[in-house]
Amino acid sequence: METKEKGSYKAHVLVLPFPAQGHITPMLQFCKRLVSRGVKTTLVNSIYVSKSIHVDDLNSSINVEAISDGFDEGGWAQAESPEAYLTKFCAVGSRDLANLVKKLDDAGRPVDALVYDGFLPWALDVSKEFGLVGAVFFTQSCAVNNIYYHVHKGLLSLPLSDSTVSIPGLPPLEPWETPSFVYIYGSYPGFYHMVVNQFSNIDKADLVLFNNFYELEKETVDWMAKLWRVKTIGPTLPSMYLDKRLEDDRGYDINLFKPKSAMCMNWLNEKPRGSVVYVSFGSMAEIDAEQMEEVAWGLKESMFYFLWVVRASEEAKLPEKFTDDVSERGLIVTWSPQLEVLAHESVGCFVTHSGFNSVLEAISLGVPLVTMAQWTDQGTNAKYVEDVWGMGVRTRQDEKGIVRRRVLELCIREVMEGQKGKEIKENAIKWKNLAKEAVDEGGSSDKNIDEFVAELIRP
Ligand code: UDP
Ligand code: 7WV
Repeated sequence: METKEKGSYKAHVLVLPFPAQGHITPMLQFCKRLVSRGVKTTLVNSIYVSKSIHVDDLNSSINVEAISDGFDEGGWAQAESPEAYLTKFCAVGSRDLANLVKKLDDAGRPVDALVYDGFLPWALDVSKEFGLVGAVFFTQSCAVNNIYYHVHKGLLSLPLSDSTVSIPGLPPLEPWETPSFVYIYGSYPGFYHMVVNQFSNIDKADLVLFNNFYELEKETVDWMAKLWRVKTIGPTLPSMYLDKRLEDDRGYDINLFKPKSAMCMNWLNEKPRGSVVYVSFGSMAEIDAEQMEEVAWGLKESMFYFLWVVRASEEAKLPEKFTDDVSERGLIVTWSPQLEVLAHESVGCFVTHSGFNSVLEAISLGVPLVTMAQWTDQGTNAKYVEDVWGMGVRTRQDEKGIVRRRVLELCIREVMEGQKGKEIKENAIKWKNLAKEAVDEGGSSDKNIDEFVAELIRP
């Protein structure tokens, strides 16, 4: 039940993420930063997500509600295609979101603003209908979004025809360094439409928020700030990993998979400093069976300790008896407490699919990367990791699109040992310090969140 009296908070913000781990986490974390500034927040999940989450004592100061995305039994895996999912979510979600706003109003908890995921641009119409402040929230990088913006505007025409892609604020990109929906034109048409359509009504949004920090993508932020009221508000890692100002912001609270925390941490505790390779491909990627095998033998032959996250749905692709074979040096788990793992001193590098959250976490915790991009925005993130931020190396695929075991092993060696590894480590520490400064009192993100809150308070 509602305990706070109306008026005891500055404003009430609804926060609507796209129902995927990499979107829910940063938007929930943003809620915590708002709550610490006296704003009431309500996180809106899909019904399916709300039924399937493991809530690790979710910060009780954040309210949670659910609306239907049209697929209450299975979420987007239940839809016959991304197109079908997104069309139904728009129809059912718009209706349910409007009803939720009315319900909260009737309950004496009127809503002042809606922070909605860039993947759900129809939510802006709901905010306009009710006269709310509408702020779009992007969970992908500014560079990636600028590419999609250029596609939307017809400033970058597809299929790509030139050998170099030039986008303001970005380094020149080779086609394969753009997001997969762009350079493999026609792949996942539903998702292509979704990412490009993020810009269909952005000019009408009151604010544009990025889970990012100014210093990380200065050039692109400056360029976008000429078009919209852009505010970088991240990285959204728990405060206790960065500025340490919010005592009860220690973890991510909502997990779609159950982390094997004790198993991972006990195992890491016994390993020497900087000796472990942590491997994870995030919450969604489905790795090709041949690729899984190459990763397995690459890790085995590298002779380093490794902690590898293989989701339960991917386990069947592991070589037979592999887990037992490597038990002296490797631990394989279905899900890890990734932040705790990356913050552990035994970890020496992170082999990642380079999802933007994983990259931001590595940046914030100073962990060097070996990237193995799979699809969507990951290849562009990986380009930045290697060439712009200098905090890791990219594995190269062969003509079949597979990263061979020897390639992976050499990349891991390059990062874990030698002169290049030392420079990468130094850059990682440099970025870690800048990330902390951004969220610290008076830092760029801290100020931007204050400014956002000031916008919510009506005269
Ligand atoms: N994650 C985790 N445990 C794991 C693997 C991933 O907690 O074993 C978290 C990770 O910390 C990150 C998110 O899941 O916050 C993955 O987001 P990302 O954007 O990296 O990839 P996606 O899952 O969207 O592909
Ligand atoms: C969920 C579904 C589709 C995509 C993503 C997440 C993402 O890249 O964040 Br394209």
